[in-house]
Amino acid sequence: MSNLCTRILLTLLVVPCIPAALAQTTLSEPTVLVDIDHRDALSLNGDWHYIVDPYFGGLYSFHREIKKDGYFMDADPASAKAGPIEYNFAKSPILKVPGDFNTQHDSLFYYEGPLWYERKFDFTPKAASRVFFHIGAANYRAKLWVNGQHICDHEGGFTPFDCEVTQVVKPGQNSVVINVDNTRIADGVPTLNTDWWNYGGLTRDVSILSVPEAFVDDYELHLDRATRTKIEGYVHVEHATSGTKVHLTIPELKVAVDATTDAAGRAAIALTPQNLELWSPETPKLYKVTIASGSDTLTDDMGFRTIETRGTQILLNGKPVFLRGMSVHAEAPYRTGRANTEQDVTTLITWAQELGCNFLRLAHYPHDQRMTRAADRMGVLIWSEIPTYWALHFDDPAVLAKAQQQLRENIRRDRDKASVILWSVANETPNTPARTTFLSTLAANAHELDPTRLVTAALLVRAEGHTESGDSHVKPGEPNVKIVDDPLGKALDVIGANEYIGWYEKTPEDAANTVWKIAYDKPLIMSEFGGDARFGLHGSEHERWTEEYQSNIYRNQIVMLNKIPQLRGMSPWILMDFRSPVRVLPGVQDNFNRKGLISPEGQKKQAFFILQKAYKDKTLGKAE
Ligand code: GCB
Repeated sequence: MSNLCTRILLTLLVVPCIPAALAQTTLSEPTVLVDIDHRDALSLNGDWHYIVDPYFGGLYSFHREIKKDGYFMDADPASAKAGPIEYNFAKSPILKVPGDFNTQHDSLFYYEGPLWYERKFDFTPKAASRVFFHIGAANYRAKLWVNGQHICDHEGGFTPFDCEVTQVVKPGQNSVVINVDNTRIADGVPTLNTDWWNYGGLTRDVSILSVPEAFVDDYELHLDRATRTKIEGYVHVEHATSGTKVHLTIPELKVAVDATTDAAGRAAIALTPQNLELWSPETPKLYKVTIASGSDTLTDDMGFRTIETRGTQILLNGKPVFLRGMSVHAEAPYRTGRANTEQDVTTLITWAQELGCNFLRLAHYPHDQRMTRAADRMGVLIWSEIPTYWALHFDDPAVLAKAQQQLRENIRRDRDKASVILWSVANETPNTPARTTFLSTLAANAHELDPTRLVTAALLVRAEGHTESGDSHVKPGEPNVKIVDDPLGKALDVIGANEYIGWYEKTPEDAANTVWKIAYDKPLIMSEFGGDARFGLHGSEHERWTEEYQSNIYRNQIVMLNKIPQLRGMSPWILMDFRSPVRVLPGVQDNFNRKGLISPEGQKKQAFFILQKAYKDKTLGKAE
């Protein structure tokens, strides 16, 4: 049993085990290889053939048994012997990978179901190596075959996975077939309904890579909170024997450290460099960190900073900070579809910085790794969330396992990013005992997996006199009192609260007169507020859907927010309009949530400039 397998027995929280040698007949459990974007890999991005398969006939027989000769065999119809071969990838149309399938062909715009991807690739595995297939994200369920062998399955649309193909890949030409199915399921994470488009397919990078038999599969390095001078953590070498050497260097700091692995393959790291420049939004300093063990060498770009709370304050590098933020979906500017290019993420972050932001809430799921890398480089603090959104099946242990898997994959991918300061375990969930148990477990998991960061969630807020969850809005004639006392708050370091005063309840002016009662002596982030406006639609500030109405909401919210003493940040809803099937108002929404301060075409609405002034003049929010 591999070291990782041993660890899974100790705690359910570690990444699934990688069998040392993959048996051809068993499916391998996907893992997440860290720092994959710095590894030498053969990119399989580009043109893939596809077959749309709403009845899943490529996998199931007429009696719904798994076929032996399904589309995954990638057969050539000309080679048919026993009977006809009724598919032909070579003659099937093309989809670009990475990319959601909905926005690439008009006929796929509303498609939700199984779709087959296929391509050939030439690959020569290195001697004495292990080979992994990397998929940056596949929404929502994926099944992978290489050369007709079923390799692995994965569920969860926004996190990466790596499947071992060492025994299956052969020198020369290989075939890969991936079925991606974006059917929404009640017991999924997320569940059946969301307020975003269910963009399906291979939405992020796909590649194949070789690593040595013993290789660095995981590491964690952070600045120690107590000293703020010591970098500590560990490097894990998969398949290492006890006493395997690990060499870590940060050349710019002129530090090098040698360590050896223990029986579990872990080498403890501790070093205290001189003149370490701490990472912050103002000085997003990154260092090249090189980790070597045996014939494996990895380089990462890492920043070092601390994040913690003290009473109601959030401390970055020991100093109180106010998070001037914005929420953002992974919706591509100018073209829609999933944001997955350098240009997409740079545009989104540049807009946020023009607004005066030092913080982004990545809603409502992990975004492409380019986003967190760019945040590291450009200096933006990040709230990172998994899609534990609205009314999941909180009483189903299988759903908890799915959420835990996504949390684990997200943390493993992004804990080398200094920009990420908050792991969010939920958004707007109903206040029930089953929900509180489920999410408190996830919060504890996040703390255990990463004790160096803060854990949060966006909670629903209660109106005074109302106890039922989901009935959180103040009704006409009732006092403007909002209460934050969701019991989940006990499990969180930072409380997130969503409210839509002036949009889903009351008037924009009521915000300025609202009194907030917060049951927790912890930092509060107003994680959502806002209202819809179609760019270019003008009218009075009391006319819904106009830019003026949206501006009125922002003006009054700013007055209200400045009266909440423990407010330490905000991420209004939302930077850019995004596609959503539940936003159907003709001529206004047209399948877009219009709460963006910027249109998908990049036009800034009036409210952008109101918030920009408050952020730039620093007239909004107090760090202490
Ligand atoms: C919310 C949700 C967000 C929605 C937003 C809205 O509270 O968290 O996903 O898009 O409201 O526009 O209603």
